Amino acid sequence: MKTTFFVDGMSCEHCVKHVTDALKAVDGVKKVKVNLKTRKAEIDHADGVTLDALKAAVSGAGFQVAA
Ligand SMILES: [Cu+2]
Repeated sequence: MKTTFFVDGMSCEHCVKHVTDALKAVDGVKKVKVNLKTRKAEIDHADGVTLDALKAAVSGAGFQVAA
């Protein structure tokens, strides 16, 4: 399964790494691609992973999923 959303609050590659690592730490997440310029996060994950879990990981790292 693939989920894509936009992340607000990233200003540099460190932010990208924080968000990437937080998403990778979610159980069932296989692959994460976060782009600083477009703010786009692409997550490849198992069927059981919910959008809420992904959003919680992002906010837990100190960033927001764009509405
Ligand atoms: Cu940063």
